[in-house]
Amino acid sequence: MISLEMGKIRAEAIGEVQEAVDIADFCVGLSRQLYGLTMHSERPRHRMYEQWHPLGTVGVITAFNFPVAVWSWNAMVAATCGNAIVWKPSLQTPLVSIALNNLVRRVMSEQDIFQPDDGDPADVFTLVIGTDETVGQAMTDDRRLPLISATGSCRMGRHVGQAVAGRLGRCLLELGGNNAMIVTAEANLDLATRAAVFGAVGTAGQRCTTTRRLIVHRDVADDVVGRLSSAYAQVAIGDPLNDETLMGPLISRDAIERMKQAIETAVEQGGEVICGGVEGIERHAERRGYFVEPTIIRVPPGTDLPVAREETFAPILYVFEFEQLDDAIAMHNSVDQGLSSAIMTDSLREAEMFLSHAGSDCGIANVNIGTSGAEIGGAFGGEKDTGGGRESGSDAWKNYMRRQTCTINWGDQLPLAQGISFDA
Ligand code: UN1
Repeated sequence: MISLEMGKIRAEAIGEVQEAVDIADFCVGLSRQLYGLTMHSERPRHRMYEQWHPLGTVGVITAFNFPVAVWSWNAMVAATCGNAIVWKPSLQTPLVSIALNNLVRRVMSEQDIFQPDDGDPADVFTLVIGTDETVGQAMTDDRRLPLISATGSCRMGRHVGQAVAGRLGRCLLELGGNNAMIVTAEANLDLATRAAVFGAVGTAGQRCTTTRRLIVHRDVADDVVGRLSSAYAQVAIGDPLNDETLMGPLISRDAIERMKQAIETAVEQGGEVICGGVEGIERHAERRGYFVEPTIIRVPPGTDLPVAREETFAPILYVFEFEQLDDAIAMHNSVDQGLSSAIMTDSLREAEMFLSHAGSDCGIANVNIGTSGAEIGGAFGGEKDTGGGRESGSDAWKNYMRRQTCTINWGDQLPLAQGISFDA
């Protein structure tokens, strides 16, 4: 159903469902680990600790590209923390959302964990299908949803962030990425090529973690571009349910239009189309479905390519060159978004440099792994215009709870903190 509705290939759709299964497994363990700290009180015969309570009902807004996984790592963690969920999925993937919500409601109905007065366990998970303007706006404005977790474009996030901040609510934002992979002269180029192809072509370039920029050392740039173009020539484009297919269609005609515009702008700004391009789009124009060809655009050294600073949700890979790693890192960090990043190198020094405070400024930093395909066990999200939120594993659960600091006086005196004396 994922493949039918949004077009990613079957293998990746199965991977996405696996991601939901994995987060469900994770949550089973998490349910025993919602730990609070205890701390020693400065006052005698006092005990101090913190505990975590549910927020109440959490609003989850998701995008079309991961209709199952993104809901799962929000809703399952939120439910594990004791919350109920109102889900607004993308209008482009209503069927998957209805199916998934019905599935989870059926599972909940089979539980007898609730007392009769608590209501119907199935209502922990609710779904509202509608536009951003009606449903989205109603959710962001509603104080009964103390947390809005939203995944989507930076533009959408800015809107949601401001609306929720306006009522002093809490936001968890996972917005756009403009992820780059640095390939140094010390890289295993076979690994680098495979990682770049999966990162740039996978999900037809429609992941927030998609590799959009390749920053390659001058000495290996021709080699890397050559390897990439041969790999791109092998990419079978077509029916996502056909096992041979590596790249399905884009989500909509508008998405094709945006891809075309980005390519045209890149060429105007000095980029050179290595493969795909506007011609690649035209080659598929007669097909049913929004098919395009994955595109590589090489950027002549010294050329500034402003369009590469924008996230175009399409399989366009911009290839830049560098000489010094410092410069590569500066180029890497020069975009507004800060989600995922990667360096391909066998040099320990280069890898550690990339992971140091002076290295990647992203929420995710990988060595010898591409920018996409994160595991659920870690916290997922990014910095800068990506919105700063962290979802999924690690201690991301804390976002879905409220912390309470508790102090108990078990003595018969009333000593004041900071030693203040206040006796009448
Ligand atoms: C997204 O594109 O919104 O790391 C999520 C990845 C996947 C999730 C992507 N695990 O590419």
